[in-house]
Parts: sequence; structure tokens; C-alpha cells
Amino acid sequence: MARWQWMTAGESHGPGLVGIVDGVPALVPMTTALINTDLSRRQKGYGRGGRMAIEKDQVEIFGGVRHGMTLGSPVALLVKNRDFANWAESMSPEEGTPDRVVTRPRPGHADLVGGVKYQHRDLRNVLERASARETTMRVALGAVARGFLRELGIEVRGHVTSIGDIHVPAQDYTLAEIEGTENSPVRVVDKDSEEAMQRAIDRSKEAGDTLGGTFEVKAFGLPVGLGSYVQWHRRIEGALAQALLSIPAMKAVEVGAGFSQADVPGSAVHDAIWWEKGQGFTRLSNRAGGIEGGITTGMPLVVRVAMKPLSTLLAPLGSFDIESKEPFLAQVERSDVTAVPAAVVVGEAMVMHVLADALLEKFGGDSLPEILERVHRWGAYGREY
Ligand code: EPS
Repeated sequence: MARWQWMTAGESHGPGLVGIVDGVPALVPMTTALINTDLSRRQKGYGRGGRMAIEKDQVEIFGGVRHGMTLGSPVALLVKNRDFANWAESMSPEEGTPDRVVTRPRPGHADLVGGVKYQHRDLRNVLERASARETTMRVALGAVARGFLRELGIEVRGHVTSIGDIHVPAQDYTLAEIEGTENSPVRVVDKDSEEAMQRAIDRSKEAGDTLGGTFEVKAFGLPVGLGSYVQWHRRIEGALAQALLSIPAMKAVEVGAGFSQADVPGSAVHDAIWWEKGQGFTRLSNRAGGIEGGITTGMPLVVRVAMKPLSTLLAPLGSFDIESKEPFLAQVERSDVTAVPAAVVVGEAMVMHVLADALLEKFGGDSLPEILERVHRWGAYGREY
């Protein structure tokens, strides 16, 4: 059973989003400011639509934290939807006549399959929960993981590596370089790509189209030994892939050199081992992306994710009304052109959830000081091994 257990609830235009994470060790510094920082990072990005002008996500902590410190009890969070003010009647939990009923499923969304599966004839009952709005709470709970990981010297950061067909030069970017993307409107390390991407987003918007892309998440400062080869579900890259593919619109995940290593011989793929007295073992390169045998190597963890273009197109694709069975061309009122910069922050959150769980599995413990002591002892052992 997972040690770090979390869940979210809430609809996109409902009163708000709620989340609980259980397994958070006691005595981890925790504040609303820490969580709000990640929430506002998720809301940035060139190419977002009108909704982001409405929402200014702010967390309320409902349990598990007292005077800036976790208690060891479940951490409970709430983020209100400001847009609910415009939807109070339509999204009311009280009895009433449904309005703003949706009978026209949008291609590429959960609308049609969700309606069939849950036997809804108002597809709003599907799209409200299938909306990427839900990732707000993943990020809020992920920030709780960030607070924990940071105390152990682990930093998880991501950046955009492509939008549409514009790619950032492929390099082994440092933590400082990735942190430098904080002020980039498209969250990229490279100024030329930044401008080209913004122009591409403008062009796409004019055409009523949308753009996908790729992003990379790295974790720095990880100990050796998270995950395991002894059982299929304990291989850490499997858990990471599942977590990342669970983000709406994500279609592929790579670890380290990923797909590209299928094209070249083994001598160009594997990382030579190096040893130095006092430092212990390391690798001379990191094409494995920080994982060998389903276990972290102590090198930076590197994962990349591909996001499909958003399905809400201003220029419509064909579909059928589920009641009249008449064909129609889907029309929408507002949409993002791209959300790849925001997806980076969601990707960081998902990686942090997986790492928090793996750390608790490896080191156990109920409080931060207890875990810190074990992690330090483990580090000393690693340097001497
Ligand atoms: C989304 C559609 C848009 C996005 C939304 C996800 O919202 P609306 O339907 O209200 O215009 O803005 O993203 C968020 C609200 C968010 O917080 O990221 C969708 O259909 O998934």
C-alpha cells in the first residue's frame, strides 16, 4: 500500500476543489504561501484563455498543519473556484432543473465515452470532472510533497522542451538553468525558442487551432536506492510513467535518453561507472535518466512527457448530438491555445508524489527529524560502499 496516499474531488465550475494527503511526516515546515507559489506557477503561461483571468487560485488549509508545521495527521486542502459565482445555479448540489445541458460531445474529450459509461444524458456531468481544472489540486497537494522533499535536499523542477514543432536545443540543463525559466512566458531556457513559440501560439490562435508539446522534469539530490527491481510494481520508472500519463492530455513518457536509445548501439547508451574515495560511486554520463534496474542511481532523475494539442478547438471538428443524432460542427466560447507551460508544474507535482511515496517506503519514519537522520546515515553508507 502506498505510504503517501492522496485524492482530489471537485468539478471545474463547482464550488471548489478539495484534496487530502495522508502519510505526510510530522514537523515538516508548511505554509499556505509555499502551496500558493506552485498554484500561481501553474496558472501562468502564454496561450492560456479567458478562464485564467478569472481564477486566482489560493489554498485554504483545513487540517494537518498548525503554526507552520505539519502534524503527522492528514493534510486537507481547499481551493475555491471563483468562476462558481457565474455557475451557482447550474452547478448547485441542491435539487433543481438542469440548465446549460451539454448534448454535443467534443471530439478528443471525455464527453462521449464518459456519458456512455456513467449513463449521463447531460454531458456536463462528465466534462466538469474530466476538466484539467482538477490538476489545480494535484499541484496543491504536490506542493506539500515539495515541502517534504526540500527538507531532504531534493529539488524537482521542469521546463518546456517543445511547443508545436519548435524545439529547445536538447541539453543536460542544470537546476539553475531550469529555475531561470520561472520568468519565461513559455517556461523555456532558450530566448530564440521563447520568441518562436509565442509567434506559433499567436498563429495557432488566429487559425482557431491548438498546440501540444513536450516538457522535461528533473529531480536533483535524490538518494540511491528508491524503487526496486524485485517486483514489477516497485520499479520506479513504472510509477513515474503512470503518474505522468494520468495527467489529462499526456500521451507519452520517456525516461533519460528515452526513445532515441532504440536507434543506437549499447555503447552509446549506457553510462560508465566511476568511483572516488570519499565520494563513492557515480556515473560518467546520465543517459539512463537516474534509474537503473528500477532503482534511483543518485544521478538526477530525468523524465520527458508529450502532451497532445488541447481538444477544445475554436475551428470545429465533426460530431453528433447525442439526443437528436444530428451531425454538428462543435463551437466553443473560450479555450486555451496551449497549456504546455502549465503542464510542467503539474508534471513536477506528479513526480513529487511518486518520490515522496518512494522515500517513505525506503526510510519509513513518522517525523522529519527521524527521516532526516536515516537519510543522512544512508548517504554516509553510500559514500563508503
Ligand atoms: C479546461 C477548459 C478551460 C480551461 C480549464 C481546463 O476552462 P473553461 O471550460 O472554464 O473555459 O481554462 O483549465 C482551468 C480552469 C485550470 O485551472 O487550468 C478543460 O476543458 O479541461
